[in-house]
Formats: sequence, C-alpha cells, structure tokens
Amino acid sequence: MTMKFSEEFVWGTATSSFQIEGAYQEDHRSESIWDRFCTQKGTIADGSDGSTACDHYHLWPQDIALMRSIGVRSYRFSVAWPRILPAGTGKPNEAGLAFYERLVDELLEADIQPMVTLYHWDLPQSLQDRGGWPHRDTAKAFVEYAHIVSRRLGDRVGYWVTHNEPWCIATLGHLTGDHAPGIKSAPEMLATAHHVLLSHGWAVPVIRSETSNTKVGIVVNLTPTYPASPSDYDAEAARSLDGRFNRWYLDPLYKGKYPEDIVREYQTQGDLPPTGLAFVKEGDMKAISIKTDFLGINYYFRAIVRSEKIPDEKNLPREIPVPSPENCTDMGWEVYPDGLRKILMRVHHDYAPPAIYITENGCAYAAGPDSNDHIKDTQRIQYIESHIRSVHKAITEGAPVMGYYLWSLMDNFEWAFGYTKRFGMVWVDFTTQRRILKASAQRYTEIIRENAIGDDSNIS
Ligand code: IFM
Repeated sequence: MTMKFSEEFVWGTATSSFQIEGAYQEDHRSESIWDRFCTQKGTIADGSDGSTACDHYHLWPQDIALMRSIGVRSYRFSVAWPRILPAGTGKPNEAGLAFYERLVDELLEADIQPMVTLYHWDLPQSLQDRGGWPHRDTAKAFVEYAHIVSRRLGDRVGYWVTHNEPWCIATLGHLTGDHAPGIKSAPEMLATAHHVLLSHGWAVPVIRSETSNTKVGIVVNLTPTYPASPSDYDAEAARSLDGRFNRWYLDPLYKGKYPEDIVREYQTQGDLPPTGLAFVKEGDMKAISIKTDFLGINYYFRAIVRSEKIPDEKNLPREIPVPSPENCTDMGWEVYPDGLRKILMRVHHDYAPPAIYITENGCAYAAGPDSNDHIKDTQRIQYIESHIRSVHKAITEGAPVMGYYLWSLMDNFEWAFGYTKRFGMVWVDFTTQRRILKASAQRYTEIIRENAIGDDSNIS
C-alpha cells in the first residue's frame, strides 16, 4: 500500500545560521554568544567553533543548486542577528541584510520557498553583556530586530518563524550550561523561557505589519513522555517531565497561562519564590498567546521516565525498556517514529493549532564516502522513511500537518558536539568544503517526486 500526501504538502529541509555560515568576522558581523562560548575551554567536544563551518556564507549558490537537485520545495534557514544588528540594537548593517536578500531571491528563482527563522540561538554578545534573555530588554531588542528583517524580506518570504526551540534556549543555555551562554541557574532559565515567549508574542504583529499573505509561527521541540512502568510513581514523573518540557511552552502559547502543577513544583524546589512568576507582567500572557498561523514541531526522540522514588508494595515493579544501542542514532537518541505520531495527535487534540509543520526531524549517523564517493547511509534512509510514515498516520488520524523539513540539508556544526555528529543528507568535507549527496538525499528526492511512501517500502 502507498501512503500518498496531498499536493500542497511541503517537502523541505532545514539549517541554521551559526551551524553552517562561517564567515564569522565578515561584512561587519559581530560576535555572537556562540562565538564566545566556543572559546571557553571544554565547551565543545572537538574544541571546534563556527568560524568556517560549511562556509555557506560564500558557497550558498552551490547549496541552493544542491537543494534544487534534491527537489526540495522549501528551505528553512535562520538569520544571524549579529549580521543584521552588530550592536544588538540600533543601526542595521546593510551588508547583512543584502546577504539574506540575495539568498531569498535566488531561492525563489530556484522555486524553493524560504521559511525564515529569526532566532536560532546566535544572540549578539553585546546583548548578552547587557543581561541576555533573563532580562526583559532583550525581548524588546528582538522585536526591533524582527521588524528590520521582516521589513526587508516581508514581500518575498511566505513563512516566518520567531524562535527555534525555546526549551533549548532556556534549559541548555541557562540551566545545564551545555549551550551558550553557559549559565546554570533555574531562575534565569525560567526568566529566559518567559522573555523568549514574550518576544515571540510581541514580534508576531510586527512581522504581520510588514508582510502580506504570509504565515507566522514559532518552532518548539517536543518530547512525548512515557512512564517506565505502570506504577503511579512513574506516571507522576512522566507528568512532571511532560510539564517541564512540553506544556511549559505550549500552555502559554495556546492557553495563555503556565501549567499550575509545574509552577507549584518550581516553587517547592525553590526555583520560583512563593509569590510565583515575578517576571510575568500585566498583559504578557495575552501577548504570548496571540493567534499564529502554524506551529512548527521539531521531533527527535521520546523520553521514558522513571521516578526517583522507590515504589511501595502496592505499586507494580518497574520495568524500564532500555533502548538497545542498535536502535539509537550517533547522538544516543532512540529511534522511535511512533512518538512523532503520538505528539502530533496530542498537540492537535490539546492545543488545536490551525496548521502544523514538522520543522525538524532527522538523525546523526557517521556514514561517509567509500572509494567511489558513494555514501550508503542506510540507517538514515530507514529513519526518514519510518518518520514520514508516522507523519502520514497522524494526518490520516486528523492532525493538520502541512509539511516536513528534514534536518539537515548538510553536515554541520552540531553545537556542543562540534563536527563530531553528522545530521546531513549531504556530506561535507570540512577541510575542502566539498559536498557529496548521500543515498538518503537520493531517497528523499524519490519521496518528494512520488509525493508518497510505501507503507513498508524497501530501501533501494
Ligand atoms: O542541530 C540541532 C538544531 O540546531 C536544533 N534542533 C536539533 C538539531 C539536532 O540536535
């Protein structure tokens, strides 16, 4: 049986500025928090940085040609704030705006629709020096930045994303310190999450005022949580993780409030004062819950959750289905395609966004070129096929999924992992900057051309 997609379904691929552009000091681009973070010892697995990355800043015509040859209909990329406003606010940098304008024009020429993400983590360091996301002024600065970019590109770009993965910005950047700016503070994490969401809410009407006929949304990374056993303890732990990971972002966006059970937990832990969410000011929740045109969902894995508490005799023994290493990607993330269907149906039922795009889905596998320059990344093909099937099932069950963006177009700088993890359907030799299409890119071409996938198709 063949799973057919609608004619309007958007097949795309995604990247982000810091991960691919390089040219970190060119054309007046200023330092970003990631440039600074990479200079700090022990932050990046291979000691690398984004100074050259895929050199996309120079090789973008070639990268558009690659996308064209693959057949993608849309390209999701992000704009580097430090290229547009080197001082974070104030005078825009014409060279930065001109770069993205050329990119957009050439994409349209190649019949590839741009989806622009305004913030994919490269905050100007100057704004960090003024306090960064834990400070409300950064939300105001974001609106200024969003206004400048949308004024310049609004007549040509059909899809706008305010932020990529607020959970990562808040948690990895401000709680665990694994990402820039490397802060480890729960109160700062919570303030960051709020100001990122607030800046989204404030920016949406501004973007709309500068664009016509365009769709505006935000991208969240979602992780469906599964209790490790039927015990009450594990169910409780799964509820809590779901609240911190998923509902903390979806509830404000769609219900105009933070989840009360998690607010209480943060208060009990001492991460919030007993008085609650002091950073929430009058009108904030209304601003955050502004209606948008779509929700972008990034899906990579599920979470199997086990309580730290010891179950009492009445509870069932807890069995933890530990994923086998063969079923994990090079990131150690379990391959679990049904989690995508599950989270899509949950979002559809609980939050009802008018449209959903899978704005990222993909996997890291090391497969590289053989002596004939062929790259048989069979595991990636299996991964893509199984997740696309899962999307199709969700559509059949009623979820309004309008498109799928494969992460990523090409191997790139994978944040704290440097260049040690390869997510691309295009291989990049980081010494020569040579690009080679992997077998997965060829398979993606077929899927796009057929606009369909076999329900258990064989790998060619
Ligand atoms: O590379 C990242 C991307 O920048 C954000 N989403 C997850 C990807 C894989 O880790």
